[in-house]
Amino acid sequence: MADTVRVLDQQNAPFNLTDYLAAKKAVVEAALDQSLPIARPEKIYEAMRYSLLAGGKRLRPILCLSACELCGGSEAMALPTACALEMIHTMSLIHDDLPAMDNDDYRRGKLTNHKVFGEDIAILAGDGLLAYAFEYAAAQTQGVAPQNLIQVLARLGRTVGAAGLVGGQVLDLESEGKTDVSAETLTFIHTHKTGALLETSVVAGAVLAGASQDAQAKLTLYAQRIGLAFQIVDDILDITATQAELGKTAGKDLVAQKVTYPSLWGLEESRRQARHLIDEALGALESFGEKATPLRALAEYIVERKN
Ligand code: GRG
Repeated sequence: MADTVRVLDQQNAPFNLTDYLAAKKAVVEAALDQSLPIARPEKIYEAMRYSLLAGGKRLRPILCLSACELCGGSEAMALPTACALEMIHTMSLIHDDLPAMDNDDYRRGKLTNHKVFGEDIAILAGDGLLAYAFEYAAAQTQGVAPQNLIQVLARLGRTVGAAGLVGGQVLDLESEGKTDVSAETLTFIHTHKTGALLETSVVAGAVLAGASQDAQAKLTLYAQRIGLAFQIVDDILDITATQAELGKTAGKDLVAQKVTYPSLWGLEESRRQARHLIDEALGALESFGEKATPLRALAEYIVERKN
């Protein structure tokens, strides 16, 4: 992980991203653990907790907390939404790994949900997490103007549906095995399947804090650029990283005959495009000054990450 990123904190001292990520991750892990106690029927709660607490970078909740704090809000205001984002992300991974979708045996270094609990329970664990994400954010958020919370809940709904993750996944499935997928279609797939939830993670944090339209627009641009860069790096890592580094099967895109950015542009050009997007994301943060140090560091982390 990039420790010495090219950013400074508010005292002009080097900002330590490793410490920042560890602290935020600990807050998120504790909140997720508390969010979902085992109840009856135990099996479904165990399946939901198995994937929700399986680790992962927790990038989406951390982006939400950081954006909220940048815009003058508190960590506590954004924590329920941050957990909801991770519940939604986790459910999308459970469903993505199913035999009917990407058919994977490993995720986050562990057997996938359906390998442990069976396909029927894995589908329901995903459904349960999706429903609970909305219940949890709606019921647990405090200190936020009601109209801002409603805006966030509506945005979450749009992000997971046909206008977001579901739509991106459908086009991805339809494109499998095709050799004539254009860069424009690939970008549509990824801005919906991956980018939409990353964008909502950042913008939801800003909305919860009551950020101005101008701040929201700048953060939207930042999030769109890091979202696409994240996916380009994901495609690169699928080729260059090992299963141990990724915690999931490596080299899957080639086996599934998926068009990816490296297959269209080559590895070097893909790296260059990702770097360019990160530079644009950093540009969008300029007017926030040193307060945006964590979001700058997170952008650098996205291109430098190894998993
Ligand atoms: C949302 C209703 C609903 C259904 C799901 C299966 C599906 C529809 C969409 C697929 C979404 C998907 C799995 C996109 C890939 C996103 C991606 C690059 C995931 C990896 O994210 P990381 O690297 O993973 O942040 P960790 O494990 O660190 O959290």
